[in-house]
Amino acid sequence: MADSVDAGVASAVGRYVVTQERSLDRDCTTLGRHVLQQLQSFGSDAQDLSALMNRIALAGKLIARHLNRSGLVDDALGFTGATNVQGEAVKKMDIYANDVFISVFKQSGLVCRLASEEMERPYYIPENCPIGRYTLLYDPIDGSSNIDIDLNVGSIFAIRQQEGNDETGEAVDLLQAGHKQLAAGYILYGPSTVLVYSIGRGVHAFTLDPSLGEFILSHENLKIPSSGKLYSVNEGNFGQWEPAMQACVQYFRETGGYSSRYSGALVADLHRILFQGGVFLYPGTQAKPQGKLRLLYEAAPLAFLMEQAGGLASDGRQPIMDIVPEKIHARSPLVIGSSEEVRRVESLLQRGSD
Ligand code: P6P
Repeated sequence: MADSVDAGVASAVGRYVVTQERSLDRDCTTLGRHVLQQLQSFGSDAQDLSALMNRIALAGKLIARHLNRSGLVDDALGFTGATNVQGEAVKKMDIYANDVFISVFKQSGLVCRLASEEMERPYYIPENCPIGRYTLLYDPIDGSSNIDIDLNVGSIFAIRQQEGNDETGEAVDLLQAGHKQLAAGYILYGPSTVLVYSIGRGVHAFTLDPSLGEFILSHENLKIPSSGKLYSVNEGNFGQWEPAMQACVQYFRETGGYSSRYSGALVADLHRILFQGGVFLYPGTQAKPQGKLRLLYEAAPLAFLMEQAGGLASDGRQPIMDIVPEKIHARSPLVIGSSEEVRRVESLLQRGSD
């Protein structure tokens, strides 16, 4: 009897030790380490990418901290009174988050240029430019209309290699298709702060552990369901869409089993669809055929991620990743999510064109 009890205790302890070791190993799987594991390399390029992702994680922590106490901090919420290059009213949090990304890359030797939704022209960090060969493209706060009401918002980012010396300061080398992205992802500021990224080797999610101050691996090799029962679109714009797009949304409305979910924050809506399947749409309208979302720092990073997760992303007719923008703040319609739903939208739009 005693032997079997001892054996039972031993195996329980064994399991505990394994579990403890596993949980310790998991707590040590930070973003920087995960990048090196993904690349199976300790070379300089791998170290650069690891350091870049660590800086982005730091930006996420700083923004999450500011968001979490924004209701208690004077001057954190509300509008600045300015209008950005998009013609949108600027929130104080937009400016704070934009500055955070700039600050975390100063003295990093990594990033020479930052192109942001909030800045008409790219921001250069001179001390980095002689050696920093990377450009960060980002939307510092996506969904800022949700900030003052404490609903989910996000940050979207992409990393590209600088090509040439950008003598004119026009950053024309950024006007290339999404395939040029080296890494992309988003940070979702919600009940927990989650960073989802890809360097072209699958999609992985990290959850911020406030007690550690670290993003810890929480979901590895995420794959979107090939089909889902959610569609996410602002149906208030229905009357402004082309008839073929109206037919698409009618399809989701009237085919049994689909549910509509729309939060007003692209990152939050996309995160839901990444995990549960379905499709997010931001179509063009008669007034704005290119729609509202920006290509280089919203649609293209999310398309990179979605394709890595086994999903699709198009403007309704061509892959987002193939689109070459004519200017840094170019916009594009977006249809993104499960392959079956995206293809359904594309075929209905094609039929409408025919
Ligand atoms: P609308 C936020 O401003 C944003 O860029 C996305 O995050 C969001 O999906 C979209 O705009 C919401 O726009 O016109 O539906 O309010």
